[in-house]
Amino acid sequence: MLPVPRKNARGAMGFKMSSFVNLSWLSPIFAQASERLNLGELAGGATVWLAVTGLSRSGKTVFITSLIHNLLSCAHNPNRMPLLGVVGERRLIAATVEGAGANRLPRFAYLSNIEKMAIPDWPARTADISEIGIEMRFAPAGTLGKLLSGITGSPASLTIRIVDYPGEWLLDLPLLAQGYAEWSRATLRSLRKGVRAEIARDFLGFVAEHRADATASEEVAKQAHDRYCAYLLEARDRHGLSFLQPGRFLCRGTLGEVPYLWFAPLEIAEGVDTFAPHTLGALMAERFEVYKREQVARFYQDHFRQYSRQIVLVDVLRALLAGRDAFDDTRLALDAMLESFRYGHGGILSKLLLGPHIDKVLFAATKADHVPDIQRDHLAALLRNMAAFPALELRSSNAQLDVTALASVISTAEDTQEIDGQRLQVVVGRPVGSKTQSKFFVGNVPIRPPRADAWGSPFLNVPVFEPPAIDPSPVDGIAHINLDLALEFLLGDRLR
Ligand SMILES: Nc1nc2c(ncn2[C@@H]2O[C@H](COP(=O)(O)OP(=O)(O)O)[C@@H](O)[C@H]2O)c(=O)[nH]1
Ligand SMILES: [Mg+2]
Repeated sequence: MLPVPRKNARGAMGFKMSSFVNLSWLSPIFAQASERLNLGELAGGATVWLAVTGLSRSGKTVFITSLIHNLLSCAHNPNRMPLLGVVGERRLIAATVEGAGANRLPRFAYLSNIEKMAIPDWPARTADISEIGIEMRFAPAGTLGKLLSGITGSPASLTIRIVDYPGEWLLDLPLLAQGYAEWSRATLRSLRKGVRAEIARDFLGFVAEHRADATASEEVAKQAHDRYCAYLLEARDRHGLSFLQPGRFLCRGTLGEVPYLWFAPLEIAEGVDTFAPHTLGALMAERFEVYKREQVARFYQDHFRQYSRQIVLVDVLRALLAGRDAFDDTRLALDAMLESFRYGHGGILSKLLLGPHIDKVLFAATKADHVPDIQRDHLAALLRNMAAFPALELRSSNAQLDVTALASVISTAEDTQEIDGQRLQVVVGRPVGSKTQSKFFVGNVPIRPPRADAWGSPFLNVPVFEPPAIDPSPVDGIAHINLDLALEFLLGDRLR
């Protein structure tokens, strides 16, 4: 278990802001070190894949940008990441961004993100997979490591390949175990319950008029798809729902409008599993199968299988404030995501991924700077109690798991406020676009999912606070909460 989240001291913001990042800029310490080392033959090119995921807006882009910036800044300001062993023990020699080389995936836009944050503003929305490599050169810990490094004359080196991919994609894993008919029935059942029934009214009306055994029509299939996507978007953006399948309907990435995407669930009677040729049902089922093969299975086989460490970011506070339906839905989404870290025999993954798999996964409640210091461990505890983590931890074949709360960029300060005659801890920050600061108070964050009768009305407008002034040169780093602890859990063993 990680210690209680703690807040880093905020560094002085005394550096001049420049409008670009100069990567050729090197600290004197690093310049000296690199002269002594033969950079070309550093010990063996070890690589570890660190995958970062989470639903849209959970904080992936900001997390990776801040993590890289803080790692690059460590040579100057080790106080930014003291709980990352390799930094705290003063063993880090240098961290550098690797060139793009011939990487397969689009490059993670670290430079333009940090420039944007220096304005200050938040980086642009992203909806696709990307990667970036960070090369860490360090003095090994322990006698054997020191001895080896003494013999070869080189420090140890590890390239961390960070991959950012939409958490929505993990929601599709369960589809691999379902046929189209079964998926349709399950989806329509959930569409008729609770808030969904209201949001999906238009789509359900359309489905009632188009039977699966009607003659296939390209036009009807596309209309069904468009209406289903409209429902998904509304459910996400206006109601804060998360368990929305298929994941690529909301996060297409560069996929664009390929025809096999144009499917949607239809009304299919219990017991029916196949469709006569040239019916609407057959067309939908065919597209569903191609989608599973081309998108879902392929992601696991081509990408996911390489990852050995994973962090899943969750905006727990937003889910909590968005009300009971949204919160329960986030729990369903988390449980579905957990399936990707179960590797026992007989599971969907055991057939898809042979060989090594993710061995450590950290679930992190992000944007912990939205609540005062004393509430941050509550945020982590609530996340721990939201999903079936204990069942995952029981089996040793599964990934090792931990839960924490973090803030990639502290954008608020602590304050107090008198509410109903009581002095309460609040956070204060400047909402984007506002000239003045405002205080934000969320009440007590419960450590367990609230009882059915304890819910208030949904609140979907969590303020977006402006990030602090950030020096885009990797010197001072960015004030954060628990980034160093998170990285120590995920990669500490590889940096010894
Ligand atoms: N206050 C605060 N806001 C954050 C933090 N991380 C992310 N955010 C906010 O969440 C938004 C979405 O983050 P982003 O990283 O783009 O999410 P992604 O869609 O998962 O990549 C950002 O634009 C910020 O407004 C944080 O550490 N603190
Ligand atoms: Mg992003």
